Amino acid sequence: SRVRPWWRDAVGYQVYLPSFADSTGDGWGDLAGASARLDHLERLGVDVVWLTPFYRSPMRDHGYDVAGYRAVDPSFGGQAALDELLAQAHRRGMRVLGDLVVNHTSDAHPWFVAAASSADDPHRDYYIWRDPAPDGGPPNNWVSHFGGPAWTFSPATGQYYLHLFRPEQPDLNWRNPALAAEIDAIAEHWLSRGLDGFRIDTAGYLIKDAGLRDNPPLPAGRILPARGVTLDWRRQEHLHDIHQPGVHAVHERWRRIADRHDAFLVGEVYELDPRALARFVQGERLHSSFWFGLVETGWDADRIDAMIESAVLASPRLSWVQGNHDRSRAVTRFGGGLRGRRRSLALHVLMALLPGTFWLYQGEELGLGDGRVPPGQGAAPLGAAQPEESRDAARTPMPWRPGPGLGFTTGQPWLPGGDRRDDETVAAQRDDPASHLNTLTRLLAARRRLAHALAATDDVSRAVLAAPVTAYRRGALWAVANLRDTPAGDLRPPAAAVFDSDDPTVTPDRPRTGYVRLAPQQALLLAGE
Ligand code: TEU
Repeated sequence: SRVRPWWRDAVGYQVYLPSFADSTGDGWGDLAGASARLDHLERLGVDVVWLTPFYRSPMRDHGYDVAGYRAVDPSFGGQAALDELLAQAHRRGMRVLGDLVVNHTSDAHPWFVAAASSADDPHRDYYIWRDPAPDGGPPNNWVSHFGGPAWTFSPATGQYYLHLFRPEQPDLNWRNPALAAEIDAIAEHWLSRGLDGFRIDTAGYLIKDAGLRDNPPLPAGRILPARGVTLDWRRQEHLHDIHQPGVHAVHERWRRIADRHDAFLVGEVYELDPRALARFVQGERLHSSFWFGLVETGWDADRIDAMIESAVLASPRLSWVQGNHDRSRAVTRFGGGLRGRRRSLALHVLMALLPGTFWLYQGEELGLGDGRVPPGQGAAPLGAAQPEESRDAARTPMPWRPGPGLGFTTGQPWLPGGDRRDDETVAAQRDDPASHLNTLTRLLAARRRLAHALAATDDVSRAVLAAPVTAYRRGALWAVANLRDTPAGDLRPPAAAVFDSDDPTVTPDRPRTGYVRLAPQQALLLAGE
């Protein structure tokens, strides 16, 4: 029988490097800072850490603008700091993913500098160049995520180049086999140097329509419901610029490379319809892909309940996630305060049972909402074309302990601390058995104890235990959550509770049987024989 790959049912954790831990006092997170915090991740029960980009970069998009793929940026500590982090993580049995940012490079990448210098340059075709439209304007109507046309004119050669993000992030030409081979070699390089896989940035974007046809505008008045992108972007149907069928062949090639290294590929695919998303992970394509349904939504219990069910039905290989460095934090979107935290945790309990990987964004284990960034103190000008799209609130420093610098830095943090209360810090929560941190740690510990039962089957079905409670069964296990704001009961559990979000005394060693009434947002894991 085939061995179940390590990443099935893994618990992942996103480290947003600039804001996780600073070891030098310059106010900017780094790899040595992250190494020094691996204890926290190990105690929490993390199997695999995703590091946001650490490559050489001018940091116009905080690392998502790569100027040297084989170098570690000095501001993160250089190659030696990465080697040390990998060694320490592996010693603890944790794996580490890099972030493969290859839809675009930085305009400071030597490939682009050369390509822009002359139309005959050998690297010219690594990027996407077109003559101006007859009126001198951009070659088509595509728009950038950050506002304005997706094309910038380059006077040296009289042509426009394509950039779906900032002008400093020119898109690579994935129809050029030489470019594809170059990126394959970069992936090989890092997997040989000890990375255990990649989170793939904008995984669905790589291939563009061969004819670069205009996107159809949405009917007047209609805009796409997406968050985190400018109005310009939301006014078009993205028929020709993203999610072209040709992209799967790229993923299939990477999959072969990854499988030779026992490595894991999880895609960032912004396709909210789970059935469409499932196409990215079917067959020998990506191992998994984030499903952003829970990242894009505010709170509506009935809707979230139905959305989760559709994702469960679509594929057992999706990656469950509530937040990341691009979006408002889940606790805030779910209403904030204690209720927002309880809602987020109730979803974590369901995520703990459902097939697929379970992901946390740094700070979610503390129940953090968005950090407060006073006007004028943010990381502008990035994304500043439309200020409501600022991503700062999700990126304020990780609060390790009370006090200035929050244990994140001994200096001035690059973003304000976010106005955290003392009881939001790791240090304070560690001492409180009922804290968000300890509750989530218990959840993941219970899940780890149930690993055999999880591995036994990916078949999940909804269980009707007591309407309107949300419940799923996976083999001998159940997850039960009251997503509503009213108590639910009386519930006769079909098996013993081994985790109870509201009772720290319930563990796999001290299970509880009998009737329960579920308080609003209370959630349980149950395990039978
Ligand atoms: O985000 C890609 C993405 O698809 C956008 O929808 C994202 O929401 C956008 O950045 C607006 O917030 C990835 C990274 O996660 C993001 O941080 C980078 O800025 C982007 O790619 C470009 O590399």
